[in-house]
Amino acid sequence: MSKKVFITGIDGQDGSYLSEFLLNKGYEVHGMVRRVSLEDPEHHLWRIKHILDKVKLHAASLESYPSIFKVVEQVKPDECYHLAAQSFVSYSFEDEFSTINTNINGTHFVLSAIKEKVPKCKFYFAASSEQFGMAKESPQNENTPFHPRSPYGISKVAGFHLTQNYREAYGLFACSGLLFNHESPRRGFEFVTRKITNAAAEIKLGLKAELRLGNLDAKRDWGFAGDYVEAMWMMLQQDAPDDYVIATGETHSVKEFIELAFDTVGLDWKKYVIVDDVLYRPAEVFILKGDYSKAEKKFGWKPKVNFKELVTMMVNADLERFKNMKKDICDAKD
Ligand code: F7E
Repeated sequence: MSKKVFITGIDGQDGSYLSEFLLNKGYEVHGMVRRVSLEDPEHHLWRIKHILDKVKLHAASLESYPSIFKVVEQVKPDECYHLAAQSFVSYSFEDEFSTINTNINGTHFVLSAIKEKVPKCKFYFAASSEQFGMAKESPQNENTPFHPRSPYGISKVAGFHLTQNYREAYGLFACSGLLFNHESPRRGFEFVTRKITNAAAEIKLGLKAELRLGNLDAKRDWGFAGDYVEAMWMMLQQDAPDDYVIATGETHSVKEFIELAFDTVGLDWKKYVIVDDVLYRPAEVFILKGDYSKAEKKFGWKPKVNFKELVTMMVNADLERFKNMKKDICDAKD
């Protein structure tokens, strides 16, 4: 009999790559989505459109314990990947209460439902490099102290500790993946990488004239989401639960990302990028760089896609998307 997996946030970037990966491994894949996503799949389920006939979706909300409990009771998963969250750091400053409520309670609800109904189920928590925030050392590893700089980062620190506590107090096989920024052509448009690659493609095709951004000096450790979901699965296949940093070990500035993206389309970024103070954050995480040696030593994980490959992959996918859109419009006119 195939193993059952339950993924919260299956319709997000990571959920979509993880579902493909687990379907290929023969898992029966169940996912949690909001009711609104089922009502408007065109808008909300575009990342998993191609596998909708292979996965089973359940409507539930991170804000409702009974809704989560019911799905866990019904699916009885062998593995659970808790990816759903309000994950946009900027937005967490605009509405800190909803980010903190949803992210902390949501994690607590999933953990508690698992403990009550399927205590043998292995649990993965999507922890984040944002927990390191104003990091005390570089590169950051599993022992680096946390200093979150946003309500989002604070909510992830709490989720991390909840996960650890369920492991220690109730013996759950619960792991946290401290994932550094991970991107792809499926990244949401509000995140800086996708905002840049999408704009570079639009400007190249004459669809847009400028790109407004905030802090160009911030530095991040950017990897490819497709590589990172494999690490999530590997963590749950170990003999004992533990926490792991997943990163590339390289750091690049937003400016470097822009330069490479605009180079890919043959344009000089300085002619199009405008720095807008409104897009600065009240408290910034200036630089992050991860040390993934524990994951490499324990289960042989290493990133496969490098920075340049990631940027060109994303720019080319956006160019292709706009070209196909244009073609669709022309075909419709014919
Ligand atoms: O910002 C700067 C911004 O929003 C990256 C999430 O997945 O990774 C992500 O969090 C940097 C920041 O990602 C704009 O100030 C400049 O320094 O792409 P981002 P993030 O905040 O690092 C972690 C690991 C997560 O867990 C999160 O869920 O880019 N930046 N100008 C800008 N950022 C945005 N979004 N938009 C700008 O216009």
